Amino acid sequence: VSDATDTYLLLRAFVQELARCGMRAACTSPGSRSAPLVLSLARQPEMRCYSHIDERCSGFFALGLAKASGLPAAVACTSGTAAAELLPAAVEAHQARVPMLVLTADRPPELREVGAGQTVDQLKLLGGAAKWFFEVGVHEADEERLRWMRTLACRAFWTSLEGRPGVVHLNFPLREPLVPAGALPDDDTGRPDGRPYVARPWSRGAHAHALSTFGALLAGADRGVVVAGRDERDAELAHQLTRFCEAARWPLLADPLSGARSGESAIAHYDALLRDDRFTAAMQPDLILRVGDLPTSKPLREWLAGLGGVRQIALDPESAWQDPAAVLERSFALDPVLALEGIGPTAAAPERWLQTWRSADERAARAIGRALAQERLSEPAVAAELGELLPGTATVFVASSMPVRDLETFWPARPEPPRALCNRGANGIDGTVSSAFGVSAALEGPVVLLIGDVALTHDLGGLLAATRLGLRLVVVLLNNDGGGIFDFLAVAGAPIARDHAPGDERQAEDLYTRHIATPPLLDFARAAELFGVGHDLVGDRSGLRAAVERALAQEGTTIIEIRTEREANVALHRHVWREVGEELAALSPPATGAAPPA
Ligand SMILES: Cc1ncc(C[n+]2csc(CCOP(=O)(O)OP(=O)(O)O)c2C)c(N)n1
Ligand SMILES: [Mg+2]
Repeated sequence: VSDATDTYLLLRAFVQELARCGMRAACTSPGSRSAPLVLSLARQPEMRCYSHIDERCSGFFALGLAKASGLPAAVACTSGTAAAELLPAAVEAHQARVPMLVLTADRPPELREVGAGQTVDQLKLLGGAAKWFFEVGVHEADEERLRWMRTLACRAFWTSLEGRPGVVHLNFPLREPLVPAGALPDDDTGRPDGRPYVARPWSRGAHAHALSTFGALLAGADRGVVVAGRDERDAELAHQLTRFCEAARWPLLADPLSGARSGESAIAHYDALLRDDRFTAAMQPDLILRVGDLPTSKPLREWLAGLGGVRQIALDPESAWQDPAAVLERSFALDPVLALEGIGPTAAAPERWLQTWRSADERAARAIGRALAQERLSEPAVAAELGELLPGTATVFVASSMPVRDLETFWPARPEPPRALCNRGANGIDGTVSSAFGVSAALEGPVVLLIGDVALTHDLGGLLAATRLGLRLVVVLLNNDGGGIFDFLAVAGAPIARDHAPGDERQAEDLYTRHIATPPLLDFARAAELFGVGHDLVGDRSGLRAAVERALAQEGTTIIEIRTEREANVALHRHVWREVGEELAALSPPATGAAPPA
């Protein structure tokens, strides 16, 4: 019969193998049933363990760790609703292809469905969000079972990483007693020299046949365009893309989340340019090459969707299959770095092609600069400022909603841009603070979180990481009293939403404000005080620059708050797009003439 010593011996072997595979971080949450899991993780010397009270925060923190490091982190929690709190982060990890290892403690089978406390059905609890679920069972720690446990750990680790990376969920039934009486005996079932029990270095090859097809397609194009979206793992890819586009003289439409908005070919303001019908009519490409996720920009998505007969191809090694408009004609399961390296030099596009894109981009930049010139801060100005102000060693975590869009629209192209990360798998506004802290825990350089007031409110508890875990984060809060994104939509002006509910006419807020925009009505200075973090309210550009510099120089976490107005923000965005349109109209006729450049 197994007892607590068996439990701990098996878990020690399991955790040791995770460390031998390369895992360096785990997240824990409180509980009794999970104590063997949590203590085994925390006692493993190579493993940094981050304690979280809220499992939802824990899951998102692990997500941030993995996004920043490229390696899965373990998330351990107790049984019951605790395990269910991990679903949002697991969904995001699944959709965004981020590796994660979920370890849930459970009651043993004899205590399930008989009224034992804190017991729910945890089998396949994460559903389709987990790429592999396994019920571990209860075992004696004999030699054979210890070796099996080691293999299981390696399999869980490598499975989370290979192919389409994602979530592995192991459910651990744990019998009482939950702590051993004395010290654990030695266990020499592991491999010598600290090697993992099963090594499985994964490789994404560049197969010769696919490579030559890919190369031929690129060589046959005259006016190519590269669209680069979110790719959080491979810094080398960004360099490879800028090199390729410079050599081929192709415009590079790079979302900041690709890391590739840099160099001579970068077209930073494609979101504004592609709103202009004359521009898109004049600038017909003959090949689109897509790398990484599809960017958020709606004009870009609509442009791609409407290109008709233009050949569109993708490099998609993780089987993301992002093609909502069904326009891709070839999707290569090739590693983009190896593929672009493997095809060698390609013929350059005609001089005018990139030149015209570039002069349009410069015009857009001028128009945007004029429209945002005032010293008083606006939401777009904050995004643009961060793009200029932050060192290349910094990482910007952007929240969903307007921050990620403003980054895409207003971030300049520059050498060595700061890294940009975002939870774009499911576009949630949940768990953002925790994810950013997870990134901060994994990286040496400074991390800045650009976030709206509703998203900050949603994960306000994530701020606990500042003092409980002693982590640094610069939170740049755009406080516009609610979800400013909804003010761009028809619902903001619809009579059905601007009314009051029957019998509710005396309420100050209309239905739109109360139920859709949802102003949090929080005093964030007091929230900062409660969580023991700094707070700075800034209103103009020089104030922002000074506050960011101060915050970067400090240990600890600071919230830099900027107050803006939702309606004025919509008006400013529309003004920018108009200004860019006018600036483009002034482009000399031959450049945007109806005939595509030869
Ligand atoms: C978990 C979750 N709930 C709801 C939504 C829908 N949603 C998208 S944006 C948004 C408002 C975000 O407001 P804020 O963070 O203040 O950013 P702003 O729109 O003002 O830029 C909401 C509720 C979501 N994406 N995720
Ligand atoms: Mg807001």
